[in-house]
Amino acid sequence: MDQLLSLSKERLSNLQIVDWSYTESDIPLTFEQYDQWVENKLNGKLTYLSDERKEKRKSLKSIFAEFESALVFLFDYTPERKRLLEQSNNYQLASYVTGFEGIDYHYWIKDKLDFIAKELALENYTFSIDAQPVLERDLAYRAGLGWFGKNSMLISKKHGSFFLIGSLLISKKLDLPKEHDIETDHCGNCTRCIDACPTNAIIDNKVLDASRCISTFTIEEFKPTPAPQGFEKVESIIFGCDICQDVCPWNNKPLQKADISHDEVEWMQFFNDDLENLIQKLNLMSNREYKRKFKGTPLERTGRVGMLKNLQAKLKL
Ligand code: B12
Ligand code: SF4
Ligand code: SF4
Repeated sequence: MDQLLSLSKERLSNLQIVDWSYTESDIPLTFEQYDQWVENKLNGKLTYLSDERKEKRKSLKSIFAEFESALVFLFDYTPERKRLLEQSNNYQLASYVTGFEGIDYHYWIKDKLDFIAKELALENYTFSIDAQPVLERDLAYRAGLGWFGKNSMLISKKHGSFFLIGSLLISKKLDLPKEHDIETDHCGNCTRCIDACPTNAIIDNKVLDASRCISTFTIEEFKPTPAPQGFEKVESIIFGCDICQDVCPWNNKPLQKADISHDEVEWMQFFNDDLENLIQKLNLMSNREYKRKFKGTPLERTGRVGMLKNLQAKLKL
């Protein structure tokens, strides 16, 4: 990692990057598995995975015709996970939410990727950070950065899975090693994530039923809708879910050594309240006020009504 042109290991770690790799391959290795998953309707209401954008995921060239190579980065939020586990908050948000200074990671990571592109004097490039029709775990997988765990997370032997994947898609080849060994599956006989998932959303090895996942209910559902069965078992979770990563032995070591110096995100104060008060605060707010308060944060996504739905599901416990 220290030889990425002008970027030293220290400079990369200031960008929260714990690992990176380079690939010239535009074709995913697991498109078939994805296709089958959609065929089995396991995407549930996530129609952006089954509509006309599905075919685009066959090649990076369908979103960036000039594609010649990609730099794939792992953006770490392990320290934030560790910090949240060590403090007893009333309600839990997924740790990526506050892991990037409380800023929506789409903006935060894009900013860092832009910085790297400038350092490398790249002229023609684009980004892949979550929202594009790209199988990003596959991109990191074929770049040799990790394997697909049974919970479907991309896991790195050294860094676990508490990271987000962000990539630069570039119109020229770089002078970097392009062939990588595909990481071996290191799950072995372990089934901790499958056993721990409160809603039984991991229905097979590396296969998730998105409709049963708490993450879908709390982040991707914007209107009042019933919670997946089993949500009642987890009293504290109100946005996202980290359970199948918390129990993973590959996260033990990174969590143990994580530096927990991150400052608390200011807007988190809003959630230091009991359930009734939180619901009342949201009821007294307009949709516009909610948008203003959480602008540029990951919580803007659900809107006031979506967040209220998450909290009201707790009332019915
Ligand atoms: C849709 C989506 C979701 C959906 C569906 C999740 C899912 N498993 O697909 C929901 C809302 C549930 C979700 C939840 C979360 N997500 Co999400 N999500 C995405 C998104 C936008 C697309 C994923 C996708 O294409 N799914 C399609 C299915 C088929 O893919 P898959 O389940 O990963 O299945 C693959 C493997 O199982 C593999 N496979 C299957 N069988 C086999 C067999 C063999 C032999 C092999 C080798 C492979 C293999 O092939 C499949 C296709 O690649 C990506 C961003 C992106 N553009 O890629 C982020 C992304 C996957 N999410 C991410 C994160 C962080 C999360 C959460 C942790 C957030 C949270 N704390 O709540 C949870 C984790 C839940 C979980 N265990 O997966 C990160 C994952 C980082 C990592 N280390 O893996 C991503 C990559 C975003 C990013 N840019 O970093 N997410
Ligand atoms: S994120 Fe939570 S609900 Fe979704 S598969 Fe993992 S443990 Fe289950
Ligand atoms: S908990 Fe066990 S089975 Fe699940 S991803 Fe981690 S190592 Fe693999």
